[in-house]
Amino acid sequence: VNVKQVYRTGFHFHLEKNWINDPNGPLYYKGFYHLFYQYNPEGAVWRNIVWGHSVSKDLINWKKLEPAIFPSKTFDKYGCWSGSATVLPGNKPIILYTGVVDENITEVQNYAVPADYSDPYLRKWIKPDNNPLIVADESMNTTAFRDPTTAWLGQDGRWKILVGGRRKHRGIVFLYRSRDFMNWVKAKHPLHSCANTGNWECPDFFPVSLHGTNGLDTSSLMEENKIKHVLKVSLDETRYDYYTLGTYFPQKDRYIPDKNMVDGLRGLRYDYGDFYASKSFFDPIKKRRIMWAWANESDTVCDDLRKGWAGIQTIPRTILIDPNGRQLLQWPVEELETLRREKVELREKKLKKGEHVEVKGITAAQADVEVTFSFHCLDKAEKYDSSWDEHDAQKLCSQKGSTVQGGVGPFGLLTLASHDLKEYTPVFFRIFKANSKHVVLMCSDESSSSLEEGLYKPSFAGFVDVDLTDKKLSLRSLIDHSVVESFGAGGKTCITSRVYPTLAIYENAHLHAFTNGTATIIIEKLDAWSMKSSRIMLICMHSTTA
Ligand code: DQQ
Repeated sequence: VNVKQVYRTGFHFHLEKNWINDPNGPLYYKGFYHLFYQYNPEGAVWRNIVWGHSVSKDLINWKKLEPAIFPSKTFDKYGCWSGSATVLPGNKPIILYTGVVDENITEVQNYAVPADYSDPYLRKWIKPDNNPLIVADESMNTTAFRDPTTAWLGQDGRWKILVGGRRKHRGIVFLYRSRDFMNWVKAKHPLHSCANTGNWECPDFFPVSLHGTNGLDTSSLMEENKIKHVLKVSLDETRYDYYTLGTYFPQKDRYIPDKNMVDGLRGLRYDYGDFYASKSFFDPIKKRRIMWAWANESDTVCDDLRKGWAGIQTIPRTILIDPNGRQLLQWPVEELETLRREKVELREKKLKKGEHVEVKGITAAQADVEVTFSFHCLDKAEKYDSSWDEHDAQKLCSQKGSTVQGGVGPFGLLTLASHDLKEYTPVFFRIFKANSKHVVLMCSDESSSSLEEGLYKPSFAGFVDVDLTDKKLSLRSLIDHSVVESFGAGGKTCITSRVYPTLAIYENAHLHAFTNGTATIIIEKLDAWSMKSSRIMLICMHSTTA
């Protein structure tokens, strides 16, 4: 066994060989979910970018197809960058993507259509000669003009899309309209922009329902009081995905974030860890909105070349609005549960200050863990220092790690732990007492995740906007060799970590629950499962005849 393959994931989407980054153009068509992604067919670094393509019946097991879109014409000779799919009336998918036309990275927006609509795999795509559809005008920055969104259809009969970009240091989503999907006109006003945020990549704009748990089609037109809109942008500067909730005014094509929303770098994030360039789509079969993102490697380029592959996709997540209306909730798609195997349970287990309990009997390097912690009272919570930057949870976590004793917490899981605890990735909560409320910090701390040097090992963290009146906090962690993807309080705060243990690998990886605060914590309910690996199979073009 090549020793570096210990970091290959068992159930997170990745390829056996080569580089992948952004998820592109997810869509459902004739029985299959389609996932495209930025892909270098020639190596484990970002270069020669084409649209890789895989299909799945369940979002978990995949068949890899030949690349769908690759540089071949003057309008995409230097790269086929990110974009989105729209399913046009009559069940006709169409892809919009960014073509790079020269060495100066001049970017244009192109389209591609299936060569054969009767092929449910949609293996071959055509890039017609009337491309590019959209080029930047003189007022725009041609090297910051990319990543078209899924189109939505307005009541005025026009399709609308967003394209990300910037003007100087102001991040912008440009709005384009078209009646026929071919002739696009730039709107006078961008849909939205924000000063001092730099280039906006991979925008995503979609409605969420305020009633019920169904997702909505991107074009859903419902009364204003029944929906909210989400605008997500990926900020080049920090490499994180930020979003606001707000109101979309279809007549004027303007978007106004809700009053309590923070735009830009201090705003809400989909995930407080390694998670970028996410993209969502509406699943018409299960009536849900599903979102994916790229989790980059945190090792070195040399490590990637040695292992021969780089980049994974996060587990697809369903997105809903939190009943409190202030944020989104994210949860792994239910199909993931089909990979669950041996199960172990803990019930009503008390943890006193400094205590650990090992969760034995599962493959701790490839597992799904759901736990609910409870506590009797919050009197022992540490005082929240008002001088701390309330937008810098990561800094707080780096100072108050899992070994720094607290009051209520730190408590949580030690994932990918070596037997002697020389290596471990703790995912935990810490509760503070502020003036009139409690503040909950959630951390996924990579600083002790590996004995290897030269890795990126941040103390990822976010705050959790949760009501503690029932004195409970839940956590779910998907542990998969080199990734720990965690969902705090039912998906209010999510953190994805990429880690590279040297000791805590395969059967030498352990899982513990712990607390390191003065208050006793009760593991009310812990369910942990060994996870089976998902299948990613290669399908050759010539092996199937239509
Ligand atoms: N990656 C793509 C771009 C996008 C960036 C190129 C985000 O289209 O802006 O691979 O990771």
